[in-house]
Amino acid sequence: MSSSVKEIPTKPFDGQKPGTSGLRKRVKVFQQEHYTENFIQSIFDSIEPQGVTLVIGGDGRYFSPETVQTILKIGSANGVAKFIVGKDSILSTPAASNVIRKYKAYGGILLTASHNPGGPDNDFGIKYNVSNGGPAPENVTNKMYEKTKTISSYKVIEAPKVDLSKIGETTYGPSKVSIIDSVEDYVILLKEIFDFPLIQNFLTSHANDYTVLFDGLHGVTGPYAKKILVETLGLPSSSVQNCTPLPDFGGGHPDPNLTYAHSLVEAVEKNNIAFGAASDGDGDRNMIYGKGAFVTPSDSVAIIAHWADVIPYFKKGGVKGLARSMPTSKAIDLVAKKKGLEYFEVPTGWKFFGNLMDAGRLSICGEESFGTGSDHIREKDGIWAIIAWLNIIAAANRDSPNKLVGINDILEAHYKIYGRSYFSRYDYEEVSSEGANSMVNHINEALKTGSLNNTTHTSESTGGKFTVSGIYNFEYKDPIDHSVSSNQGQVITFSDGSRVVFRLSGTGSQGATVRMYVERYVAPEAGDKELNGDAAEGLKGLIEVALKLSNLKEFLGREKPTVITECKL
Ligand code: VG1
Ligand code: CO
Repeated sequence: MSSSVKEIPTKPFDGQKPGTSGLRKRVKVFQQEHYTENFIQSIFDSIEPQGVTLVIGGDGRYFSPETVQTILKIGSANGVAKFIVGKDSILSTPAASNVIRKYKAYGGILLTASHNPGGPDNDFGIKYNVSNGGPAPENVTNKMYEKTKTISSYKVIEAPKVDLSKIGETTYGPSKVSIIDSVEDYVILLKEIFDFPLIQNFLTSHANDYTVLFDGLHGVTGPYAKKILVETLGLPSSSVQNCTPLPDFGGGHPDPNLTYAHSLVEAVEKNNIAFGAASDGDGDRNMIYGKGAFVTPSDSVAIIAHWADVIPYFKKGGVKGLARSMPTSKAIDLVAKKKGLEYFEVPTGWKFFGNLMDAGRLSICGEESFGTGSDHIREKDGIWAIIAWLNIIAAANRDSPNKLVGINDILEAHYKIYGRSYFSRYDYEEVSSEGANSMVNHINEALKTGSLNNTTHTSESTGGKFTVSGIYNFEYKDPIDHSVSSNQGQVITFSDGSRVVFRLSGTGSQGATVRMYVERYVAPEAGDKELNGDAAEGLKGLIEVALKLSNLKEFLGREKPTVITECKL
């Protein structure tokens, strides 16, 4: 069927630069005439879309259905042969990564701003993934940005809207559109990875003393969790909550951390839930939180790596290497050393793991920002991490018939072997860009002049002493394609092995967000009291010194962070 292609004149918009994970702006910004169209045409101008298959997914947030129709119109006019679209424009980020790989698509467009709130007054986002299923690397996103600066028209075909709620294939102008079930392929994938019979056996035999609660925070993972936890593993339907995806996430902030996932935290505490978990808006983040037990993401990925053998996927294929993003604690490095595995430190953002995985050098990796995953796909994967934990707990209990092993037992055993990296992150959201830049310059000045080197700083409240051993700007050279990414965060190291990292966020949609990451390592020899202490206590002195060295409060004009994401207060 032939359809005429229309060329619509337009003018460039400022600031269409993809950040850590796609272009994220307020919905109102995307709703401006030609704004979304410009960015989508710029994607097609940066790739070779003629005759290809393209996946369209996302977290179903407000403005997604309209944008799917826009992508279909522009994509078809640019020569895309086939679109694979999640029903009702829903495919979680990990599920979309899987669909791209499974159906050998050329790439995919994901409509999500992840954990940022949704709805008419909040955020929307558009992200492009390449054929390996992972986020587009910087050379591709830079090309898109360049195109947005010179765009003068975009192409559309004229065709009736596609009904996104009907599974099946239809003809659309010169292209085909296939609407697929959002969950099916993903469930098949997870069943190949994990020991479902073992998990089910454990959960059924401990129905009364090991309760599970998953909170979807009204993001995209609800249907996935219901299918896996309730329909496949046989848990009662009361073991999932907030599992209907809503365009505005029910007015909440779909970010699985102790601050924003309070619906989970409260239910876990109130009902003595042994194993609680939550995921973010687009399903790539996870939090593991049981009664009295919180797993930091940095520990989580190290523990999964330590226990990899109980997961059939790794038992069969082996573990090739481990990795973390730079600000993530070094807990996983210690596992790599002990197991004799190669390990990597990459900049923040999942896109940096893809090359290592494609080269067969990386199997398990994570970020401190509640992102955990493996080479089964090329995105971090919330539900994967949660089922990995259930698999580990089930295996630990198989080996311990007389004593129930819970989250804290797994943590304590891990610290006994490897020591513990106390870790926390302070976020200062929506501060002024000038203030943030002045702070960065202030630290750079110390870096240049060496004025802080070998200086010792004492915490007033704890009396702890910290001597600066070095300051550097993190730069990464990709071992596979040799591309270099500079200025990925400022690191201050101390002579006791502690460190502090300062970074500007690349996912905010308003002003600047400063992140401060603190890490303090305690060796196994320090004994149980030091190893199993309260994280906020363990980090207090270092945090005080970090705030002083950076002069953060003055530069940002903030007494307190907006969110403390990674330790219990
Ligand atoms: C944040 C996190 C980073 C993560 C990114 C995308 O980026 O720090 O670790 O990869 O979000 O996650 P930034 O630049 O704001 O620090 V998601 O779940 O928002 O796709
Ligand atoms: Co996300």
